[in-house]
Amino acid sequence: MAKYMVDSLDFPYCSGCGHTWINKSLGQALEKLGEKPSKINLITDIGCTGLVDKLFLTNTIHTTHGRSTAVATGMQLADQILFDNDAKHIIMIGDGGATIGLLHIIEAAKINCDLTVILHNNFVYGMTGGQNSGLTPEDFRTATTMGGNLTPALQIAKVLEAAHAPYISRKLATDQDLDDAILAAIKYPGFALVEVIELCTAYAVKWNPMSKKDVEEILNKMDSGELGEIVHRKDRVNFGKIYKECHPEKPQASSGSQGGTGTKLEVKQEIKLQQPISIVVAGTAGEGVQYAARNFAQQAVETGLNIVQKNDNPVTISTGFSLAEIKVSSEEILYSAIDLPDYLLISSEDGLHRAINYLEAILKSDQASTLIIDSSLVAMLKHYLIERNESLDKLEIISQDFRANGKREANKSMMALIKKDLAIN
Ligand SMILES: Cc1ncc(C[n+]2csc(CCOP(=O)(O)OP(=O)(O)O)c2C)c(N)n1
Ligand code: SF4
Repeated sequence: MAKYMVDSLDFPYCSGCGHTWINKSLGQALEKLGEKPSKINLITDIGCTGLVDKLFLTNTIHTTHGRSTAVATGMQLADQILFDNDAKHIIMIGDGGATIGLLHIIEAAKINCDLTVILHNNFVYGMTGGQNSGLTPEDFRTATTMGGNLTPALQIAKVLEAAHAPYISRKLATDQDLDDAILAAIKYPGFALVEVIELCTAYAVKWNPMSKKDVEEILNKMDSGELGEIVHRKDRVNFGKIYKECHPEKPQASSGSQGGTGTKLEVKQEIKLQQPISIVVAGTAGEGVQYAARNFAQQAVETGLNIVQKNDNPVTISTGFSLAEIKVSSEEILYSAIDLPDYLLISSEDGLHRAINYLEAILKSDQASTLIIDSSLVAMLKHYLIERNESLDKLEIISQDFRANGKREANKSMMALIKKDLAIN
């Protein structure tokens, strides 16, 4: 049987924290589901809830506070519309994140996106010290409402029901069948939310009576106190399916520089790489860094390689650094991050500053990497290394006047060297 959680389960939560029960139940639910771990996308929010990533052997994507559902919505729709529609998208979010990003959850419910939201409701912002959230019950004591919360909690199930959510259930974290409740939500072919009522032992429990009976009373006062399936509609079709019916032609992967021409890339000549190759290109925005990387990526696809390209530049776009990370492999790429590049290309001073962390990682490691750098930067690089008592001996350095034919040409010429090395043409 496939493994979904790491062997040494060292839960990063306070003793008795409900998150531990939810994590264990999710692990059991995934075992019962039996999908490949690589087809499970766990999208996690900020807070103690979001400490879960390292416990699971599935894909995990850690997002900003409240935005996990928005990220998951984009991922799910891309999978359903552009790819194979065989991945499950599960969101781990706290009551704080759920109220900070409430509209993302409402919107996903409204369009009926095929997601599972596991709402960890411990009535407080746990990680930051037990402040009240939009789901804190009336009279509940929190770090910011020590005399008792003056306002009633938002009735999340009612709000989502009004937004046409087709599947909502509510469980206690200690329920023996929490795994089955989570499994039912994952299997539901549309938007499903499981609200799990649980204890923040560090804060909520310290300030409020929270025996099982107390929690039941809190829920009864909050709304009807209902547990189990609250909404289970069978009349709604999920958004991806509706979209595909309206647009039966599958959109093509694009090949242009900004959004693309819609041309499908064909494999023209196959090459095999012994191992994955990672490349970092760093230069100045507006000087063709990402264009050169994209061009390389296209040619890699045409030689039958798998490729991941990730770009980074400041929001100002046309000033400051520009960076592209590329990973190519003959095998499927399941880990897309680059810890140590095999090739580091630096075409300008902005790029040198931005790429210093990669350079330091290479210098600290035993890996033999190649540094391709514009000759205008060599003096600066040497100065930087002397100041740190570092030597460049372990790097193969290729330095030329790459910028002689124009700044945009520099990145293309650097990438051309790697193409030659890997026999990509
Ligand atoms: C936009 C934003 N606002 C505030 C914070 C600070 N912050 C970090 S964790 C946290 C509380 C998280 O509470 P909750 O989502 O309920 O999760 P829990 O810690 O209880 O699991 C807050 C407010 C942040 N990181 N980002
Ligand atoms: S602070 Fe609260 S939510 Fe965070 S780990 Fe501790 S008990 Fe859990």
